[in-house]
Amino acid sequence: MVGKASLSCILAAVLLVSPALSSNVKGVAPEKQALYQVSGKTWTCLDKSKTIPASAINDDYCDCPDGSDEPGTSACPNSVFYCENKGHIPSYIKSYRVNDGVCDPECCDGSDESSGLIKCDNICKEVGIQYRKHKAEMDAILTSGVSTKREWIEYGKSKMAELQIEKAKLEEQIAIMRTELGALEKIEEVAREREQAARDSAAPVNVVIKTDSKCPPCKISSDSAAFKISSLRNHMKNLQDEVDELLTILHDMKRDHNQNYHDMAVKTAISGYDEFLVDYDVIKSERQEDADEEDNIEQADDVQDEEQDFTNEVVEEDTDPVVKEAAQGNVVSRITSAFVTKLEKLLPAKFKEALPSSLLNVDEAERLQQATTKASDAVREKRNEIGTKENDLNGVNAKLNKDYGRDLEWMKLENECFEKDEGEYVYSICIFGGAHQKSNRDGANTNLGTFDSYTGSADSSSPEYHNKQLYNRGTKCWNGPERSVKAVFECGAKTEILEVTEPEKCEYQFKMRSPAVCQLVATKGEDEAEARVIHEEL
Ligand code: MAN
Repeated sequence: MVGKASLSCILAAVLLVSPALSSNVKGVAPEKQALYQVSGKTWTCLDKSKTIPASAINDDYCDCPDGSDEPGTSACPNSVFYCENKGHIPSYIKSYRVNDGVCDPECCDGSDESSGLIKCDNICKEVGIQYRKHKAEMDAILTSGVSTKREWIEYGKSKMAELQIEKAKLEEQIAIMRTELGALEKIEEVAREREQAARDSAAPVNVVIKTDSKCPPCKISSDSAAFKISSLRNHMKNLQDEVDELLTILHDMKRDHNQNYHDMAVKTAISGYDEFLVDYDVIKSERQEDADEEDNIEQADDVQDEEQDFTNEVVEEDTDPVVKEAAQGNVVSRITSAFVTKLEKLLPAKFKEALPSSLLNVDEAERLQQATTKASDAVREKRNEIGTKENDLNGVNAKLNKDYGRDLEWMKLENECFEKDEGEYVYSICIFGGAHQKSNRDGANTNLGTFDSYTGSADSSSPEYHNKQLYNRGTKCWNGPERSVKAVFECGAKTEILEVTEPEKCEYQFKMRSPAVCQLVATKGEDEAEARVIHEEL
């Protein structure tokens, strides 16, 4: 139970702490009016630096260092004046604009001019109606811009995923091609060596084929059967080398190929090679029989050699059909052709292209030269193919590493162009491309610069960072800098240039709109990228 004495104490205390002023303090917002309640005859500046008579508030004399004692006059330069603007939106203006004889648009209620210097009508009702209409339009733009931006973000994500797949595919293709190039280079190297060896050995017209006691180093004509057999033997050896080389290529391919890359041509070649190895012994023994047959031919020739001179008559008078056939190259061809052809078949088509179309029955030197040319062509072609693929890969990597905005929203606009006719000139800009100024008078098109960077903030992680773009290194201005463009974007339902100005000579400013810079609405449960953006203030 509260006693009489204590009740009067409480009432006295209430009166002491809240002796509300008879009217609102001018220039003070309703929520701050309490700060100007006085408990007695004095009042303390809001920064607590000074206590002054309560009557000094708004007496047009600045007492407080923070200017808080003059919210309704222009006496303190560091103070602000609150306009209620009933019917519209309240606002603050700087104190020096109070009673300065100008109706400030920010104070549509005219409360800033109460000295009688000028009469300002309260136009807040009309201003409020217009403002709300404009805001509704802007809200519609924002809603549309936000929804377009969401689509662009999805586009960016799927495009990036496609690029990742393309990158992996190109890298795999390049790796396969490099393996192929290695094999082709090997074929080319061997072809060159063989061509050189053939050239070296083909030089003399008369060659020594053997020595014995009866015939000390005998020379024979290149037309003789013995010579032909000797060259065919060389040919045979070359073909054997070729077989060995094909086997080495297939062996290396089997050993070095990347098992992760499923190149069917290589896989087929490897399994064919494995099968071939099983048959290889059989082929070798066939080859041995053929070699024995050749030895018999040679022995028969030796006997004839002892009985006859090594003259051109040998070929003409020789009645042995095997020798004749050998001299024409057919026996050796038959012996080796099946063997080489079998092996050659194992090589994937792309390697075979590097080999001569026919290993046999052509002039040896010509054949070897053709082989080298063909191998070199194949190597060059493969290098070109790799170069093209590498260019493609560089392009893909450049896109993957490019800054398309925090949520990839700018990707959709890449190389999209926009223009604005400003009377004297038509200005254009292609996003991430170039900006131009085309004269409406003579059609001259001036380069204003190419995309350089985002400049919305020095901090690339700031939400404003992607709101401005710099296009620079345009055509040099006479007696001035290279032309450049600052493109400043605000949220819009579509991408467009609103206005172009030239604040400094040859430095242009494109005021633009685009959904790309609309701030997304954070809704519960959305992912991190979307949750960090908020409604744009209009
Ligand atoms: C042209 C235009 C102008 C620019 C002058 C500078 O007339 O590119 O925008 O100011 O050159 O000489």
